[in-house]
Amino acid sequence: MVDHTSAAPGSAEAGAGGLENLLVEERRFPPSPEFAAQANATAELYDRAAADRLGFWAEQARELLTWSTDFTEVLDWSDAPRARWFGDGRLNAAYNAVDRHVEAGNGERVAIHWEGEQGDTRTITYAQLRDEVARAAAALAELGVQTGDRVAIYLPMIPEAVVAMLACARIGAPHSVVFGGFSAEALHTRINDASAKVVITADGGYRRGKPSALKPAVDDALASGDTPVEKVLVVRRTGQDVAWHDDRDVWWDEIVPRQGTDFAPVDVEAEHPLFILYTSGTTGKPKGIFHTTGGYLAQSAYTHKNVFDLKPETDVYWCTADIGWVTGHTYVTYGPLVNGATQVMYEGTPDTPHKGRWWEIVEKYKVTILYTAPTAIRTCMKWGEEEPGRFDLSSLRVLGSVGEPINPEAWVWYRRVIGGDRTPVVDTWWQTETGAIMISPLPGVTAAKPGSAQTPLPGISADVVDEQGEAVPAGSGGYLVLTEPWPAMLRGIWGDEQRFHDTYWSRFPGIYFAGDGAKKDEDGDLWVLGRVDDVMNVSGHRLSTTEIESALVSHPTVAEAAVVGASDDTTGQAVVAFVILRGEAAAAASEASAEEHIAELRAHVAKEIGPIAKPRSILVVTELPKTRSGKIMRRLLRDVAEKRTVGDVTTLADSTVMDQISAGMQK
Ligand code: 6R9
Repeated sequence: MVDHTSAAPGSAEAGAGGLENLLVEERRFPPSPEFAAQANATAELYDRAAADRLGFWAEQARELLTWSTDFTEVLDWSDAPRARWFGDGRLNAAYNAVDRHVEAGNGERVAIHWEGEQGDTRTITYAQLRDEVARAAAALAELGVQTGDRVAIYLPMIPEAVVAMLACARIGAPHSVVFGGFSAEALHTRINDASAKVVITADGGYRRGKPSALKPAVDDALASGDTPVEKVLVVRRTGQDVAWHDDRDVWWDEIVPRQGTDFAPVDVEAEHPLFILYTSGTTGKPKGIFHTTGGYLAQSAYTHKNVFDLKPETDVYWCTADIGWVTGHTYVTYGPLVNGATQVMYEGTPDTPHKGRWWEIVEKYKVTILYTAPTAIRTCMKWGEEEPGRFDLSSLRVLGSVGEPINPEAWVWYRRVIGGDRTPVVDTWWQTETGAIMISPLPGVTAAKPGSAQTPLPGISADVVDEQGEAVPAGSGGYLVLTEPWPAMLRGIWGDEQRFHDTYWSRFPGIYFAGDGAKKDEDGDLWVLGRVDDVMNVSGHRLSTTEIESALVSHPTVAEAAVVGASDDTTGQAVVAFVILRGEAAAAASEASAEEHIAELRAHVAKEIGPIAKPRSILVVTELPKTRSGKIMRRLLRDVAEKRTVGDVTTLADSTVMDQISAGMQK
């Protein structure tokens, strides 16, 4: 079935037609009876939330958090779209993440098993973490940080990153974490936008065996002298030489350890800002998404407990995200610690010093819950199953995915090779803006469908609508929207109220527009197809980049694929694909067989989706341009495909990738 209506390229509702084959995924993976019997969440959770949504959220907030003052009002939506959740309640985020576990007698439980890239390790209990957070908060206070001040955090994946976030939360000083891989320029913009008073950084961190230079980037960011930064707190990690400004810079190990541990958590109201996190829009300057305390923590803890089936006494949880991304905020720092979990935190890259490093870590700590991104899974597929095969992964019991649509083949590989054909896989859809998971299977309830995030969680309302904002019937595509306010929702864009309204609330008045295309299948399950700007229009047929990518990845020789719509005189847009071959296929390829192979891949896409989706050209590459959070930058590939000068590459993890691809295209 192909949709024959024509629409301007890029404006199309996503995935409305022509895509049936891949979305009629026949494989189902119900939970085992043993898993279902012990699961935190049962089908009853949906009923409870449906019967009384606000009452349900109030229950979660009271059960999962400790409030210094209980709330009487659950939601105030009278000033929509600015929500107030649990508005007259008071609490402290750091108290909830650490102190109360110690008070409850769990101080000896390990909070963080930290693994440095070089193999050095640290084990931190809840009691130790509580004391370190209290000392760091006292140190920040000594440096002049008060409740309400903003603090920028620019750190590698070391325990001090979590400590720094919680120390800010203890004071009620919103943190703004800037990913350690971002440039001095990016840091400068973010420091100024949030008017940060203090920056917390390190001399460096280890990535791919080499120490990175963080402090020099901070020095550059502050060199112009036009920032409000008064102090820079520097953690010693690598021992590299760094430039020093005596009146401004302070070593962490000179100020934090000498503090007492009695700095009390500052009691704040539920709507007190907890953090700002910048996220790139498709264009323009980054948006400072800000979240508040009560609602954000309630939904973080609720989703972490139910989506991952967390048992804090026995599980060892590992989320591979960097704290520079929202996944690191919600599922490294806040969700797991509020729930009293034991977690693994790893500093480095998955292939340092060898391609089995992650699996070695799973074996070593007997990780039971693993949460990672499709791009990482596809990379592991490319490296081959021998790598994980060398390690004992039998401790794993739940696997999660986040960040982009996961191709069904990658999903099935993840479950089979990493999960031993045994573990539930939860494909979790959410955004920096939503604060916490919104759409996901529940591992003990849902019969999982590879490639689909499936159902809004209990308490969450999502739908797929057409151009007019009307819900589409089952079997159709459109735009993903959130139809009711949720506790962890963003409260705005820092300093830019208008942009908040324009970006999220003006496309369909009164409901939140997520910017993603989606399809509702015959069962009512949701398939997120990617950003609406990743939707192509070929001869009036609407095609999703994601589905063509999934078709390519379902071919046994393809490890990873990126597809873009390039403008075409005849068809409006044409499909251009960039593929990375699996190890064996790449090794076997010769000049002569390469052409044949590409013809075979084109035919394969035609067979999987329909001739309309057949790529006009396929270029075999060795790397794809990705942001540091692992998202493919299709905009740059579109530049190559349309033979334009390649645009801004500053947010790429590796900026030389585009040179290699452009060179390949010209051959
Ligand atoms: C958590 C995070 C948000 C965008 C979102 C969507 C994509 C995330 C997804 C997914 C399909 C999933 N996305 N999870 N698409 N299936 N399970 O990634 O936040 O960095 O703000 O990105 O990522 O396009 O709109 P963020």
